[in-house]
Amino acid sequence: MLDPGINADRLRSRLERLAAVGADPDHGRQDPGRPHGVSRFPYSAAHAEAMRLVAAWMVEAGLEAGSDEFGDLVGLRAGEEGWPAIILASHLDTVPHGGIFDGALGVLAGVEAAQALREAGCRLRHPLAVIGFADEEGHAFNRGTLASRMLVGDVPREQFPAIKGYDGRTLAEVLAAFDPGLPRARCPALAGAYLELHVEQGPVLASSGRRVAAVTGITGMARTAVTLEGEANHAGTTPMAARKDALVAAAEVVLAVRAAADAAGPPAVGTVGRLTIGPGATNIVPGRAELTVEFRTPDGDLLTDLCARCEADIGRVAAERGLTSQVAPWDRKDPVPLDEGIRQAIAGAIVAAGCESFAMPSGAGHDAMILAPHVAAGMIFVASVGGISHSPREWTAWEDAALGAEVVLRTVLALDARGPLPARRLPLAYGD
Ligand code: HGY
Ligand code: MN
Ligand code: MN
Repeated sequence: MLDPGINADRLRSRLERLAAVGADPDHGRQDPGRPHGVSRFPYSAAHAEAMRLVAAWMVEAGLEAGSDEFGDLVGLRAGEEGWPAIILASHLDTVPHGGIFDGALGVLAGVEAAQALREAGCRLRHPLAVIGFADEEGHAFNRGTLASRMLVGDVPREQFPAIKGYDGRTLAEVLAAFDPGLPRARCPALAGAYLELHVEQGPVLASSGRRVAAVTGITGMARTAVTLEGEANHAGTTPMAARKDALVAAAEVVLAVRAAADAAGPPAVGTVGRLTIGPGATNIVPGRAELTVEFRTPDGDLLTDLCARCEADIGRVAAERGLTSQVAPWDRKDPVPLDEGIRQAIAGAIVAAGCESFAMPSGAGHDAMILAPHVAAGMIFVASVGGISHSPREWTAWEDAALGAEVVLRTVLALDARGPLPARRLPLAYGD
């Protein structure tokens, strides 16, 4: 048996090839040498194409590849009878005009680790699963980590017909219509470890001259959708004092979100990322505004306070301006610590890969936070150039992408050598 090794060129060429699936025409081209931004939305034709492409690479890596009923791509390699699986995962969807590493790196590094093991004739004793979750960004239904939450039942099946997407279809309709043309596959129910490689998406590693880190925990976050109803009216004849201008009210809500996050201080953050107004004409006072609000902090109590303060601000602004307001139930995920045993295995793999051991929290959300309550979970970060992400300018040095995959491979080998990992039964919410 050879020493398994990551093929950095193969990983790079697959990342570049996958980046072309759902790539934006001309959007975000910052540098002729760098790919465009990517807009690969869940359950789209581009998503299905990406699944088929990565499934073919999974087969090359010795994995049986297929898709589950939630649109996740699942690659499996059997291990010893009765041993729990080691799961390597991330997501295949992107934000609008996102980067080529967010999600894709974790999935392709999992495939690359499987292929390195196969080529070295190295048979793990634990089964190996590589998963590309369908919808982590939450762009279609304003619910982040939606696919992994469906998988473990955190978003129950009976809610699917009531969850409406921005395109007007319900989650139930979208899932029923989505067919990537792959065999059926399922995430293994018995799990021993979950490992996710991801770009940091922030400035910590890059600003400290580091390349790689083990993640200690993932921030809490809460999102909602706000509707402000005023009165559309003539822009020329409606006196300022008589207006019920929904956009002015929305602007005050945006500033209130900013003020609340500033008052809470770092690492708390608040964002209004989506805003639509109607009817939408130069000479009409906006009668309606719809916006999303999101807060994040590793402090669960502070997250509760921020949401409460935001609702109070919305009510106040609406009352002052003679509008009605509607705040959807907050879609909340509590802060999650990651498993200390897995973190130590990652730290050992980082040192074995020739880097200084370093640990840090995650300000970004990840599917790992959904799996962590059900199986020992860990994350590995590699540096984001300039700390930029959710942008066509997201970039990670190719050698750092390969380093991340090497740390994944070394961590998997270290975990496998521990003998059967403590087995946890995932509360998989598959139908019959
Ligand atoms: O929004 C996030 O934190 C993640 O990148 N989806
Ligand atoms: Mn991501
Ligand atoms: Mn993301």
